[in-house]
Amino acid sequence: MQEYNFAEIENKWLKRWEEEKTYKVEDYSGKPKFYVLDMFPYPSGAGLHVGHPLGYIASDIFARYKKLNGFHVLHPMGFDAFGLPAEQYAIQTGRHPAETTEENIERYKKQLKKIGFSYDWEREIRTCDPGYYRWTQWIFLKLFDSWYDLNIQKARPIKELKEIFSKTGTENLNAACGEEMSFTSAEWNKFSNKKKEEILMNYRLAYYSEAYVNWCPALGTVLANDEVKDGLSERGGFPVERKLMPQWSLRITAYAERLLQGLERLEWSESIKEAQRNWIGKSQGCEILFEIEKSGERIKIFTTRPDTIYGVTYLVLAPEHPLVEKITSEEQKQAVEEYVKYAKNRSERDRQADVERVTGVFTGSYATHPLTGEKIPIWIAEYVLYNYGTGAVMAVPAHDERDHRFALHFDLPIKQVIETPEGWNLRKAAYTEKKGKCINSEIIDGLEVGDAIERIVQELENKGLGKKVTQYRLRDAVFGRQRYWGEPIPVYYDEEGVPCPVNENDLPVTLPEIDKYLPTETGEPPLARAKDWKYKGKFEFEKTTMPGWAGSSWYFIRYIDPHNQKRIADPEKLKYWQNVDLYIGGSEHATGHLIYARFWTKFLYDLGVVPYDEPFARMINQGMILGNSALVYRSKQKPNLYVSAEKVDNPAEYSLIHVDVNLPDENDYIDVKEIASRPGMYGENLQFDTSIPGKLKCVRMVEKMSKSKLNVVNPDDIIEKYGADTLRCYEMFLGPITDHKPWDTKGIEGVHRFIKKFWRLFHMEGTWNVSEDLPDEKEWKVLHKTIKKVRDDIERASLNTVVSHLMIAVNELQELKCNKRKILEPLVVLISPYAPFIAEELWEKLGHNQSVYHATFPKYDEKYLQDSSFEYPVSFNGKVRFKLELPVEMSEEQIKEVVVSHENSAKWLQGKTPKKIIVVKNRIINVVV
Ligand code: ANZ
Repeated sequence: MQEYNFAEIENKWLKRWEEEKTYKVEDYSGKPKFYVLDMFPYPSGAGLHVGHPLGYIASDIFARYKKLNGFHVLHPMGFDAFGLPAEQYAIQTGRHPAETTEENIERYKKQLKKIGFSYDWEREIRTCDPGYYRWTQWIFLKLFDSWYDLNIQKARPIKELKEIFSKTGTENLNAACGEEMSFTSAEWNKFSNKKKEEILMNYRLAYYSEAYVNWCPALGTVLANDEVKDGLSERGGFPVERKLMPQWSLRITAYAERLLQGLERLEWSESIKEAQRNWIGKSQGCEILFEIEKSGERIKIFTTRPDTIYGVTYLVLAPEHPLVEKITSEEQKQAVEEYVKYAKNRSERDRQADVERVTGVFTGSYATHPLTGEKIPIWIAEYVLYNYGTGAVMAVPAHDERDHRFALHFDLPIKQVIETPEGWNLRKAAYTEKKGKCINSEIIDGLEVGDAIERIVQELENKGLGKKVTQYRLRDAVFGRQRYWGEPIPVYYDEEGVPCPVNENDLPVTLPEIDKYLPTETGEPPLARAKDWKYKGKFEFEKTTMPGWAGSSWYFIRYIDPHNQKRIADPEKLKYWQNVDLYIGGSEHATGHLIYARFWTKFLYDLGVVPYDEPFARMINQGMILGNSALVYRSKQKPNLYVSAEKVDNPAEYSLIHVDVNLPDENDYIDVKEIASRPGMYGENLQFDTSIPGKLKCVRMVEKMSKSKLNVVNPDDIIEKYGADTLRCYEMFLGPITDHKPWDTKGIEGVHRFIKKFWRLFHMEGTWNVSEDLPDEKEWKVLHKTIKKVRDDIERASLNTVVSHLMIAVNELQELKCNKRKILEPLVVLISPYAPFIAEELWEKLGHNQSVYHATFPKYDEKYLQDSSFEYPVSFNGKVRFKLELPVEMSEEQIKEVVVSHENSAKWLQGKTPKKIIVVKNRIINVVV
C-alpha cells in the first residue's frame, strides 16, 4: 500500500509528535532565538471555522521555516479565556462559565491539533487559570503601588513619592496625575493618613476615582472607549450612556508620549500605527488664563492657535465644567441648568459628530481679555468636551469652523485676525488655514502664524498668564467591570471604606462561587452575591472584576516561563527570549489589545521585570476569510415557489434565501429535495421552477462567515475530506495573507492534486521508487530555482506565491520524470513548513530517523540560477515579429549576424540591409529597416 493515504499519515504523525515531544521547546539554546506568536483565541462555543486558522497556519510556517534556518524557535498557544459570552451563556443556562470555557478550550485544542501546528502545548496558558491570573493581579498591585515621573519618563514606587512629598511637597514634582495639586512638605506632614491616601490616589497608576464612564444598562456594566462603537456597545449593540461613577482606572495617559514614540521602532503596518497615533492624539498648544469679572476665579483654556488671541469674541465652557455653577448669573440659572441636564446624557461622540446641531447657553458672566482688557461673554456648549484639554476654549469665529457656526447661530461677533485670500467672505465661512499674516493683532501684527505663536506664548509666559502644553486625546482606561467571569481586582475596603491593596502573598484572590451570574437586586455586581467572601475574614473585597484585556496584556511574557510559581517569569529566560519577533493576528485590535499590551510592557520594563519595552517587534495582520454564501430565489408573491437562478429575469420580484453552503454542486446546482426536505426552513408544499428537472441553481454572495448565513466551513470537514496538509496549503494559496478573501471550495481540489502529485514523485505504480543517481543540469535547476523563490517569498511574507512555486517545481519534475534523492530530499524540507505531515512521512521513508522539523533548510547555488539561453523578442521597426532563443554568452556582434541571416528575418527585411540593429543583452533586439 503506497497510495497517498493522508488520514493514516496524519494520524500516525500526530501520535508520534506527541509521544516524542517533537515540538517541545527548551528554555535556552546556543542558537539565536526567534519568538513567533499568534494572537491567542477566545474559545467561543461555536468552535473554529476555516477563517480562524489562517493566521495560525502563517505563523506555523514562519516558525518551522525559522527552525530549519538554525533558530531556536518559540511558538506557543493558549487561550484568552475570561469574557462575556461564557458569562451570558451562564446567565441563560446556569452552567458555570469555568465549565463551559473548559469544554470550549478542549474542543479548540482538538481542532487545532489536527491542523498540525508546531505548538509546544506544555507551555499552554489560560487567562482564567488562578496560577495565571495571580500574576495579572500582581501587575495590578504594582500599578497601584507606582506613580509616573514625567521628568525621567518612568514609573517609580509610591514610597518614593511619599519621600518627595515629605521633603519638598509638590514643589519640583512633574508627575502624571488626575488634578494638579500644590502643597508644601510642612502641609503634607500634617495631613491625616486618610487625606494622604486620597492625595496619593491622584498619582497612582491604578487608581480609584469618580469619573464619567460609558455605562451600558443592558449589559449592566461599564465599557472602555474602544468597546463602544457609534454610541452602542461593541458586543450586542446596546445603547451606552455617560454616567458619573466611582471606579478603578489605569493611568495609561502617563505613557502617552512613550506609546507614541515607540511606534517609530516597530515593523507594523502603517495603518495600525496611524490608528494608534490618532488614538493617542498628540496636540501641541498652550493654556491661557482668562480672569472672570467680579468673581476672582480664572478660566484656563486650551488652544492650538494662540496667534488668534486678538480674534476671541467669547469663551465656552464644557457643560460639566465645575466653574459653570459658580459663575452662572441668577437670570441665566434655569436655562443653564436645563442645558447641562440635556448635554450630560449625550455621548462625547454624538456631541462632536452632530455638527449641524448648534446648541449652547450664555452663563450671564464675562471674562476679561488678558491682552486687550476687553469684556468677553462666557457661554457653555456641548461642542466643548470636558475631558479634553482644559474643558474650556477661547472662541475665534473668524478662524475656527465650530466657533463660526456657533457665532452665526447666536449672533456673536466675528473678528478677523489672519489675512484671508482675495474675496474671502468671513460671514460665509471661517478661514481656518494655519498660515498667513496676523492683522488687527497689536503686538503680533504682520507676523506669520508660526512666529506669532512663539511671540504670543512668550508674552503670556512672561505675564504668568499662559504656558506651552502638550495635550493627548488618549484617556485613562476604566478597569473595573460589573461582571463575574473575570479576574477579581485584588483590593479590599478597610473599616473607613478606604480601598487597600491585598497583600501580595495572599494572591491569587480567586473567584468565589455564586448562585446566579446576575447583578444583585440593588444593582451591585454579581460578586456581591458571594457568601462569606471577606478578606482576612472581615473586610469587603472589591466587587468588580478586570476587563477582557487585562489577561491579554502580558500573556506573551508568561509563555517564556509558564509554570513559574515564584515570579511572573525567570529574568534569565526573559533575557534569552526577549520580546516577540513576529506577531500575527487581526487588525481589529489596533486601539485595544495592541495599545494595552504596549502599555503594560513599558510599565513592566520600568519595574525591571522585562528587559524590553515593546512587546511585538514585527506584526502581520491577516485578512479575513469570507464566506461564499449560497442563496436561492424565492418568489415574493408566491412564497412557496423557488426559481432556478437562470430563469430569473427580474430579481426584484424575489427574496434571496440562504442555503447551507455545502449543498450546491460544483456548478452551483442544488438537489430540490434538499430544500423540500426542510419544511421548517424553507416552507411547505413547495414548487420549483427549474430548467433541469430536480436541480435548482443558486447564486453566490461573498460575506462574513457566520452561522446565521449558513456559510461556515469547518476545518474538520476539510481535513476529513482532503487532509490537513491540503487545508494548510490551500489557506495560504487563497491569496496574500493580509488580504480579505472568499473561501472557495472549488480551488481546494487543485491544491489536493498538487499534494498527491508530490507524493507520486517518490513512487512508481504505488511502490517506493527513489533513485540514487546524480541529477542532471535541468533537475538541479528546478531545485535551486525553487529554493531561492521559496526562501525569498517566505522572507517577504508572500506565503501564497510559495505554494505556486512548489506547484511549478512538482510539475516540472514530473515532466522530467525526476525521482532522484538529491532533488527530492531537499524538496521535502522546502515543503515541510506548509505540509508537515506528508513531509514527515516521506522524510522517514527517505531513511531519516529524526523529524524533518529538525532538518536544515537547503541553500541554493547561484550557478544553477543563471539561465544558459535567453528568448529574445525580435522587433522590426519597433514591432515584435518573432522570438529567438540564443545562448546568454553570445556577443552583440554574433547576435546581429544571427538575426540578419535568420530565415524569419527575410520576410521583414525584404532584401534590404538594416540601417541599424539595437541589441540590449538579454532583453530585446530591434532591427531598424
Ligand atoms: C482657539 C482657536 C482658534 C482654535 C482657531 C482653533 C482654531 P486639537 O488640534 O484637536 O487639539 N478645543 C480645545 N479644547 C477643546 C475641548 N475641550 N472641546 C472642544 N474643542 C476644544 O484642537 C485644539 C483646538 O480645539 C483648540 O484650539 C480649541 O480651539 C479647541 F482659529 O482655540 B482652538
